[in-house]
Amino acid sequence: MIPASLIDTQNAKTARALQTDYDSLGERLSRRGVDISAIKTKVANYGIAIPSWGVGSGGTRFARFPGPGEPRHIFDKLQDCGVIQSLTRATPTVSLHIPWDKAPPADLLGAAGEQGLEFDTMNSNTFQDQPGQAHSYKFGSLSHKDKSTRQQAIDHNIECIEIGKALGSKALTVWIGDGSNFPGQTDFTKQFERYLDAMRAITTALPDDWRIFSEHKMYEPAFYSTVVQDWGTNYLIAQELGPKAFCLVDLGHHAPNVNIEMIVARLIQFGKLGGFHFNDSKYGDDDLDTGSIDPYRLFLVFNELVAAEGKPGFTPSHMLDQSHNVTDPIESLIVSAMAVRRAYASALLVDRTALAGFQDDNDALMATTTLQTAFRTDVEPILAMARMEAGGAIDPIATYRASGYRAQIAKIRPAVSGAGGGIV
Ligand SMILES: [Mn+2]
Repeated sequence: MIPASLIDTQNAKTARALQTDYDSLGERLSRRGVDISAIKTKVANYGIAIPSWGVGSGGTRFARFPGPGEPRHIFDKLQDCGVIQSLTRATPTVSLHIPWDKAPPADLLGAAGEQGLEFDTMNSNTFQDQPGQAHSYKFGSLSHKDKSTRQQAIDHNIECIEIGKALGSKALTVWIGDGSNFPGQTDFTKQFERYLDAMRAITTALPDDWRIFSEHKMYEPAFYSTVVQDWGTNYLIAQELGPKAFCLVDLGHHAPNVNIEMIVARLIQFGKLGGFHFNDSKYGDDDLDTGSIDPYRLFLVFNELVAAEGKPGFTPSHMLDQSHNVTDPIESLIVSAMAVRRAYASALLVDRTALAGFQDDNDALMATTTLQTAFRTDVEPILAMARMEAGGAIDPIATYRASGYRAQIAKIRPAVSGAGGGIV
């Protein structure tokens, strides 16, 4: 899709300059006692999953404006994910959404294998009705008052596990739209009891080596209350469901200005952090590109993750979850994958011994300066060198644009209608 020869030709233009920048940064880091090659190795081994739905144009509840060459089905999506991986070498896995991505597992494995991709967490969908579905989710799914509707939602999640088993996935993420739109509409307690019973049934169906992630979200589509509204409720769920259950943190699913890095620390402390959906937000669940609004917050989240590295059983799952409404989704996902790696690399530069000392001395100024010193260090040469050495592009966006990929696939893939409401 992106010929290796094009990547090589593009890289040749800036390889010398990159080496100079990398050596210079290496020298500066060595004065701080940091080995740049150790950081580069860690960055090179850090991968983030692409959600299959991320490569299509997103939309809002007002409209969706599709771009040229939109993927028509999961096989087109895997091709686009392959392009992102070939350029960034940071996105080796794809997270599928059922039923949107339903196809024979052997075909999925074959298509992913051609792109050098594997499958990450499975995602179920009980927030919209599918054609021919017996029971509607208009008033809920796993927490619905009607037992047969709940059972239908349970059966769907178990089907997702079965598909995932055939694909080599090891986790199921459950996000539900259940909640209420008006005070008094539901009994909070009974609704939550029904949800927990349904999640217990799903958890029982998990293979021994699988995990289940519950994803909290404060509001939307339910606008008065949601069943899994915040990390506190999410933690209760993970506790109730037992050792296979963990909390998933989507950065956009909190009230504005909430201290997400502290939530992350709490969940790590009690062994219940399952993973992330990375994105960014200005006002609500904006699903903007990761690091585009508040890169310091992203860094602070990674600061907690790096501090917990090596903790027994600590293997959180990392995925992007964004809506690309005005950009080429491939470009947004490339930039976002790099933003996540940048936050990780910066967090690796934090002098943790010094930080602990400043904390012990109640030296607030030097403690926070220690974090800022790491954040302000330009780690781009590390990221670019890791990419180039893995066969990726020094400048993935420039190489992608030089490839003409979007124009080529636009000829093959017919334009998608812009009618209808947007769905993320
Ligand atoms: Mn999410």
